[in-house]
Amino acid sequence: MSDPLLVEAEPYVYGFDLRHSALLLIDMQRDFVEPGGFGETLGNDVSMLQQVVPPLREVLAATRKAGMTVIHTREGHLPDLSDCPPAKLNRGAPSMRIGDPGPKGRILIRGEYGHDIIDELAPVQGELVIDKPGKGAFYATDLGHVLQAKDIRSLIVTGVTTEVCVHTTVREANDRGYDCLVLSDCVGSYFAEFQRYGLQMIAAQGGIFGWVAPSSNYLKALEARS
Ligand code: TIU
Repeated sequence: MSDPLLVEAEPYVYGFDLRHSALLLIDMQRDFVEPGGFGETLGNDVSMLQQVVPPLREVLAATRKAGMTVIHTREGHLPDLSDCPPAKLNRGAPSMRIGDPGPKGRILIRGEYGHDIIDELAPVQGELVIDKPGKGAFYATDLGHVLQAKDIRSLIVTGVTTEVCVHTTVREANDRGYDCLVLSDCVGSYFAEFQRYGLQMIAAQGGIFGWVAPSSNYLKALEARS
């Protein structure tokens, strides 16, 4: 067993082994990050999420170079909406509901242009893409089985949005025994205060859900490996 890579993080140093870790990119889809998608129909300013893209591109490139597992997720539903509970479909007063036709295709529907991952972070061959109907990446997906099969124990977590799909996934992962490191500049929220408190909530109480660090600390750890 080789020495773990060490990342300066809150609440203390995060150690991980490349062969037993995965980079998770949560829902970096046009539907959340670009105008005309699900995020905007909920009344959000999607430009808030754009700042995540440049640092996440760097993290993705360095992680690929290091040979670590990369897993992308996409939130969305079957075209007949059979996997979308009425509670989700009917919630609130969006300008368009899930399944309605939008400028990037039907809102949050698998196979539509808006549902897919943005070009800048498009998966390459060999990377897993997990389609999920909920906010958490473990609920109603194969993610748990995939991680077990690959003997992955640590997750480097990125994506959107911090307090919704990132938080839900980190909480699910934490309860399943995974050590999660959330990269603070590679997760984004439509709300500045949720970003701040969302990150604090993860590392508080001695790391109640996991660890938090800027991507520069993670990149440093990758560069320092022998
Ligand atoms: N609305 C919002 O902030 N997020 C979501 O609906 N899904 C994800 O976070 N991916």
